[in-house]
Amino acid sequence: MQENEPQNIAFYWSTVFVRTLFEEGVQHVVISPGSRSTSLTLAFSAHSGFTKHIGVDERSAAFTALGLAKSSGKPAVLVCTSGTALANYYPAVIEASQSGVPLIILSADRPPHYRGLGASQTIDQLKIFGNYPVFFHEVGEPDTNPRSLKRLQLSAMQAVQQSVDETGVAHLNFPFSKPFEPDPKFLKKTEFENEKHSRKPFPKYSQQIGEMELGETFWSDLISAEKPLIIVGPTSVSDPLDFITPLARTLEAPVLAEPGSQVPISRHTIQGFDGFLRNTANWNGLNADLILRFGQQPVSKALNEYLDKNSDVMQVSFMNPKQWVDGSLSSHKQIQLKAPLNIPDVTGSADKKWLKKWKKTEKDFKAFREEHLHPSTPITDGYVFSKVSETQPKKSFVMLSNSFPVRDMSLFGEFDGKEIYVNRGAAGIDGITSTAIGLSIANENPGCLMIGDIAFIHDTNALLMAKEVKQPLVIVVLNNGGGTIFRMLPIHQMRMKDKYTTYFETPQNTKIAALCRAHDIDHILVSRPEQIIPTFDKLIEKKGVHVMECITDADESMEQRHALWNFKITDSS
Ligand SMILES: Cc1ncc(C[n+]2csc(CCOP(=O)(O)OP(=O)(O)O)c2C)c(N)n1
Repeated sequence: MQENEPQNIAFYWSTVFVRTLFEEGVQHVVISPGSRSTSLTLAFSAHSGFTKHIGVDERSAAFTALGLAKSSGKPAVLVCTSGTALANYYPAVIEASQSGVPLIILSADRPPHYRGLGASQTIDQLKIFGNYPVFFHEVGEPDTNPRSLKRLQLSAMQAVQQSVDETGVAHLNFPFSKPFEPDPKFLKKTEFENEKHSRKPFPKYSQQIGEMELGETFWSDLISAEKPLIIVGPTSVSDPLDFITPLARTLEAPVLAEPGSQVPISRHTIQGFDGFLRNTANWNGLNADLILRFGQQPVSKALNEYLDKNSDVMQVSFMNPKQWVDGSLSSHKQIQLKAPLNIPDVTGSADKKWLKKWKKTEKDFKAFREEHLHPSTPITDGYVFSKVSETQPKKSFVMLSNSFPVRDMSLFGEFDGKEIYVNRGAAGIDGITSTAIGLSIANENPGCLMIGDIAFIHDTNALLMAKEVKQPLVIVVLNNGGGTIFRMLPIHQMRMKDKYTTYFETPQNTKIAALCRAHDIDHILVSRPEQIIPTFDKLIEKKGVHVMECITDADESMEQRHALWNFKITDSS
């Protein structure tokens, strides 16, 4: 048997594993170059059923896989060689674990008898990600014993099922000895067999979730609320939240859904709350008697304060079983949401004026915002947000970087019906462009990334993968000259301007246009208000990655935010 020939064993072993991943429904694989991982890499390359992506920087590759998994809803696979290559996955592992995104990591390693002896590119890879993964397995050295092969197949199934069911990262460590390269004839034969394998329909692994029932007494509490409020923070791929709109309808409750919550727009959804809830004087008339919370901790400062200060109001948190979410420590009851809620045929008793009051406040706030968002040169971050969200096609996705972008979308943007993604598991500014590239590769629609200059510069290696992007992806860089969110900190008010600028805001002189040129990516500079919409409209029609760098005024942008946060509800509101 050819698979028993010494040079073919590792490749055959990898092929058996890879075929099982395919049978379990895996599609996207991001491979980084290396020698020890040769047989895994060749096994994927020989199977046409997978879509392969090459990422030379493992840190960026891992965030790309995160985006692929977020967009496709299926686990994405990563392959790397031994040593620090694997450690570079760490930030994305944390983000995936904390935001519930399924990833499968396949790391090649030296076999145990080489470890701990100073052999090159050898580090301790066992459980390197500590408690973050939901599954870890040391696969064992390749052999063709039927029992070993059965165990290997089972480990592929476990990786898929656990990463999906427990919404997180599975890490499998593969020790390999030389020779890594199979006989080319054996590779060709395997490739031929894989052709048949890739066309065979396999029942893909999918979780069958029923509906979760809440007891009768629970419902009677919910429907007796006169001022019920639903709050939805960013959600993860697997959060079963399709019932939010029917729930809101039943309770006649306003829904404060943050960007990234993926809650569709309805007559219950309220926007602009990060603006009008900032001023606590506005809470009069908006205080709920029941708060139902879903998703991750809200991003909005105003909303978090509202939750905090309303700790005497009944707050029920419906949580992803893996993530305890209650940063404000204000919820009275925590319920693990393992399946969508069954909404019974009941009628709520909300005050008729309750939803209307929220709607009216939203409308008045938007009118107030309109007045404050007049075009000016230089442009502001807020103006860019308002114009881009106004012109963005309905059928498109948006990725929001951390720092101001995720907040500015709430304050200045309209996000009706758009698919919005955020990395709020660990809220890093790292890997944002890579995530957006992954999102775009697995998405049928055009997309746009809204990102600050520092976060963009932090992840320029993402541009190495830009050539994989087939749909239009517009990267809108809000170049306001540094990390301006730090202007919200007390240190900014402390009359230590030089220290503040040097150590916090950290303006850079990097030429973004030159960076784009180096990667052969279109770059357009925007500095006047009338350029925003025509430039964006042109780029969102063009396939591939394009950078629209908006030079914005940081002082004016801050003033505009403060103006909106100072909105006051008048008697007529
Ligand atoms: C990996 C990582 N490093 C550092 C931080 C701290 N941090 C938060 S916001 C920020 C500045 C971001 O600047 P930019 O992307 O230009 O956005 P802006 O503040 O102007 O909105 C930094 C460094 C972080 N969140 N993540």
